[in-house]
Amino acid sequence: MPTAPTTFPKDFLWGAASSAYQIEGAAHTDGRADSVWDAYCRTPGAIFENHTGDTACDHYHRYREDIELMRRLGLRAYRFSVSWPRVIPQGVAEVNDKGLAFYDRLVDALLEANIQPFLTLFHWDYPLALHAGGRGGWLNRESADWFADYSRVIVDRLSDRVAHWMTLNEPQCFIGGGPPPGNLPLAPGDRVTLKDKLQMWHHAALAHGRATQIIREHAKLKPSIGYAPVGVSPIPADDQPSSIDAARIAATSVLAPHLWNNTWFNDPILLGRYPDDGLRVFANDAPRVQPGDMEIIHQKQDFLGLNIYHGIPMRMNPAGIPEEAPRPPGYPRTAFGWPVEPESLYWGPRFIHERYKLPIYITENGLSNTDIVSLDGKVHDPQRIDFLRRYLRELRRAINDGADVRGYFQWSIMDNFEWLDGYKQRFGLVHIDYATQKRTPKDSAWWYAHIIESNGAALDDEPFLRSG
Ligand code: IFM
Repeated sequence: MPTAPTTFPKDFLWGAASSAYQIEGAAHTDGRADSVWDAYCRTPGAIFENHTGDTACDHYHRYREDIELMRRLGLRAYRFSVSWPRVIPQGVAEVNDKGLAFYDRLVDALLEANIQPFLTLFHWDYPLALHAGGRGGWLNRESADWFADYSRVIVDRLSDRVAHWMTLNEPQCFIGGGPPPGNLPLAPGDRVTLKDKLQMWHHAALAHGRATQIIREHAKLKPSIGYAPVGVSPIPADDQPSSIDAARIAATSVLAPHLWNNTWFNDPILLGRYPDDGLRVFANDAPRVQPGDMEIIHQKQDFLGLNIYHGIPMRMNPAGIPEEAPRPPGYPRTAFGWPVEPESLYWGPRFIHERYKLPIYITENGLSNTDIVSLDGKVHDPQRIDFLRRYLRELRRAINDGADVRGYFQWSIMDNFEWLDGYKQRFGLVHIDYATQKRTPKDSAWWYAHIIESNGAALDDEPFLRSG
């Protein structure tokens, strides 16, 4: 029997990711205005210890140092997002050239370091001015036009150097903070009904469609366009074939009236319709769709990004219906409490590739860990190395079994502002001391450099540790 390749495909893109509000800081610099997150961070008690993204990693001023680290690690690609209210402070109309110039410098520095920029247009920092005063944010259908105008500004300015575009990051999260409906949502913190959330998604999907059209029509370099939803990854709870069926059904259906699914978010964009089972499950909560909407939403995509951190163990119940299997006590979990389920990087891309047949990038995956600077001045994070090693081996297996995965972005290049958890969670390859802004690449960063260098072959070696 031929043995499976131990390396990843020849042009596999090894990268790392971040987002504007989580790392840039400089919240009140050079004309940037508030996003809904700035306002939410000022709500007492909303965020862990009332942290804010005001300074974050000060990447706005330290991007050169950060890119130099990326270069030393051998990253081939870097996924970042643009802050809409930095570029268009009021969300519409007047463009802030100083804000836009930051992304010019960032992209130039990436290209000088031979790192391909992967640009996300929206990673949650919606302009406050378009939400406040009753304008409603994503609940307002005009959001699609506002987003299209903003996209045009970015495309006109950066598309001579940026070829890889993502419109939206994790709509499952930004329209409602995850299941079940009624949970405290992420910013802007409004209480919204399930019906509102589904309408918000419909508007965001229209925005995605409009932005795709704009990129396609106006980009100077031939664009590669996608978006980055949560890759909800049901996994078989055991090795019964029926559990694989249960996981496959769960990955490709809307089984319950909440947002934690793939098809409600991907089918409109990739197949041009909301899934029938979702329309049945959501029933009267389904969004109002106007004539022509689905044509706008259903624009050709060049790839699908998937953000995958864990799975959902599934099995068939005695009646042959897929059900979530309980996880046993003491199940491995990250510092965030998320289950450690490397098979999610096998089954997630496989099921999603089977359905949509598009090239996939893993646009986020990583571990929040209790990383500290040791007395030797280094950050030893064997858990992250072990986590990544397990997950990446599963990803390699998925590719060897036919999933067309073109690249992998580790979340995150550096520790950063983890939304409701503030700076409590550390997801970075690079440790940030927020008091001094000192950057310390963790052991995992050097290990990842070695994985990149060997195009994945070193996943089979005992972890190779190198510091500095
Ligand atoms: O930090 C977030 C990111 O902004 C979106 N995806 C999940 C990450 C970890 O929670």
